[in-house]
Amino acid sequence: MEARPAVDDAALGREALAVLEANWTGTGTVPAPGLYPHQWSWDSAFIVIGLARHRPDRARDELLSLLRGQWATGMVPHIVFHTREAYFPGPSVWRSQEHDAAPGVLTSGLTAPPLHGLALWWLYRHTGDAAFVRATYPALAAQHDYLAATRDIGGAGLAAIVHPWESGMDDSPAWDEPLTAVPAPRYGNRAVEMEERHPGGDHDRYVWLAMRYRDAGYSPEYLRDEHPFAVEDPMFNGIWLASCQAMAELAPLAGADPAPHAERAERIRQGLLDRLWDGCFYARDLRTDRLIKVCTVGSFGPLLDPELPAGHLQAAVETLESARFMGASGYPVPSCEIRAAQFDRTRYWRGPSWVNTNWLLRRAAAVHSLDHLGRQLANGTLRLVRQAGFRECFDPFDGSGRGCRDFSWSAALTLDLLA
Ligand code: 9WN
Repeated sequence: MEARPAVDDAALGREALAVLEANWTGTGTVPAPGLYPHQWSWDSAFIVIGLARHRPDRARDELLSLLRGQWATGMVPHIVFHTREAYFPGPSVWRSQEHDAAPGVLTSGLTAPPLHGLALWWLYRHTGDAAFVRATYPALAAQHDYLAATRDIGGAGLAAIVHPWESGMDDSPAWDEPLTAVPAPRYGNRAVEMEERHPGGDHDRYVWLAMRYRDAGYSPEYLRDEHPFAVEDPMFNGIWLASCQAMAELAPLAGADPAPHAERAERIRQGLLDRLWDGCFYARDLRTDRLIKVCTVGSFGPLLDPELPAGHLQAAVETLESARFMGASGYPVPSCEIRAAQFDRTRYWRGPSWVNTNWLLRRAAAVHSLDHLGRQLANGTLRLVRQAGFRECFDPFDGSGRGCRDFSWSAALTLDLLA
């Protein structure tokens, strides 16, 4: 594995800020130079969290910049295109400008995990800036209303993702089964770039799903009645629940009623317990109405809920700490259960460890006062970036870096872990 000269905390923090400065375009932070030249939704939320203490001005600009891409439906898109730089699938695939609800800035037509409520709460907690809460609260309330109104396809209060990209964990083994129902026409050269990044992946299916939804006018009725991919994901919903709780706490600052957010959080909790739990939280394929029995890092998303019942918490933490995950990996937290047939230490969300999911689990440990687990997650993550740099993801056994270098959320969340 690559060796880096030893860096102390202060130097690591300076390096992280320098990466974020270099990735700032003047309008938003790109996830990494070159490969990801636009603004991604949950990346931005992690960047807001990481910058909250150090550069609150920049954190505010980051969130405002992302929200410029919000649709009139309330949907916050997973990509906001701020530059002309090429990325596939770019604006010509999404054609957002042809949709009445889309904003002036070009965007994708899908959404991403709704972490922004928690990010706003985090920023408020570190700055006390109530005026910024008042300014952005309505947009985030609309984001949550959009999810409740159009994504509760299963009818039990959980939001469904309608594309693997909406999970942020694109090639997770959790999507293998539902993707078998999706046609895979060849898209030729257009998908080559993605195929190179994730060899053997399902890219033609990803593109087909995106274009089919686009051709249906991004219609909620189409999603509900026809779209072949609709999945209730424990990580997406665990994050939504945490953001609902954050919004309930922020509501009085914005002169709003906290009760609807708290009620929504309660419904999500019940949905997670009733529909996704079977000894571990699994994703549910709404088209077959079956649980997808592979345990991934996404299975731990519901741990973000401070009111998760003690029995579920204990069982989930046992799994996380066992040889199925952290107990055998050396570095936290493999993105897929190590003993699963689908586990692959080299392939993005099919095995490698990620700084953002480590940060979310460390947050979960904090809300449950699991101090030892929290320290293991923080120290293990800092060990990864100290040794290999701010890489996109890491080999969970030897800690070597994978994917892009100078990856923004790895830098931003390091700042938070160092604090
Ligand atoms: C597709 C930007 C994004 C992250 C996702 C990560 C990856 C894109 C890709 O990069 O997804 O949206 O091209 O593979 O999986 O979590 O938001 O960093």
